Amino acid sequence: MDGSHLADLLVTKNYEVFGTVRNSSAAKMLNIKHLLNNSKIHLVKGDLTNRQSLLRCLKAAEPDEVYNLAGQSSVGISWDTPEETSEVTGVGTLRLLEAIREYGKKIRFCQASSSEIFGNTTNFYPWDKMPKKEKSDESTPFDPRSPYGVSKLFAHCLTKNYRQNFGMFNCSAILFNHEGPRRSSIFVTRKISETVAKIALGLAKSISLGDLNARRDWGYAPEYVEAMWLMLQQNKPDDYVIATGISHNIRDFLNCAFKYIGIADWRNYIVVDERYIRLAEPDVLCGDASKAKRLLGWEPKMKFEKMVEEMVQNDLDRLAHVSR
Ligand code: G4F
Repeated sequence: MDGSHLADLLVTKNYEVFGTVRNSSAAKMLNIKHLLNNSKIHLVKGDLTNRQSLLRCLKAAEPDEVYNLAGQSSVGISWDTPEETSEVTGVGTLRLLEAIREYGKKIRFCQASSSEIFGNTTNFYPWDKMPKKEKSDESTPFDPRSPYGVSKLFAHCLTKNYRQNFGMFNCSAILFNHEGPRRSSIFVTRKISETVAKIALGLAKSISLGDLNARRDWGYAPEYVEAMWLMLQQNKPDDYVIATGISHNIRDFLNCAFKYIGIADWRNYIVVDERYIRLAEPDVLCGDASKAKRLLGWEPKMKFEKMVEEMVQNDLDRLAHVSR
């Protein structure tokens, strides 16, 4: 999702864009289908588990800017594949930083970091004695609660270490959840928009979900990739929280999605399935992006309700032919 939005943005800015693909991603080009014939877009084979392949990508592209959006990005799946997640999302970023160092030319690097690095902020640690902030910002202590969060924190810290020790122009974008029609349906927002559209078209009867009270700060993906680009246009590299500052729970999302298809009471369409309930949830669910506003001039514009409607409408359009 993010790679496709970033490619869209960079093409409008006249960039030559090199996107890395793995052998196994060949079939999943749906989000960049509209870009494949664009002469500014190039696909190169690269894999975060293979440093030589990353070095080959750098030599082929000779980039001015590198954005690391790759990785195993599902928190839930990271509990089933903790080693693979660490290997790709964590150590993979280290391989990329090392490849950039070995490549040797000046590159501006942006790491897609995550709000999952904050995790638990309430228990056990000396910083509990610090006054707890309602929203997390760049000074909030890190205490991730999943193999995914731990891997992202490893990558986050190394991005900063390589900046401090080797003078690299490295930025981390601490991204809160960001969504849109191109989101994969392994994530809850798209799972809802897709199934609500199916219900409207008579293709499904219910949605199986985990904890309906789970809260997130849900922003709009195209705006979040713009924030990443802005970070790399500054005079100095730095880390920035990117968030809307407003949290909603899954019930709010369901309200908007069902309202859009004309259903006010959606309770009979929901099946709560234990399999989707997480072992642990982060308790910091809302971000404070005032540093990004102050220094990058970035602020979120898309309204939550409008984003949900856009996602449901996209799935209605996509699935309409199936129901005919
Ligand atoms: O949509 P989710 O799977 O996203 P999650 O775990 O917040 O992670 C996303 O955001 C992070 C922060 O930006 C990223 F780092 C990460 O890569 C990813 O993009 O789950 C959101 C919430 C959770 O509380 C989950 O427990 O929804 C809850 N949930 C309830 N039912 C469900 C479901 N999540 C999924 N995926 N599927 C369900 O059926």
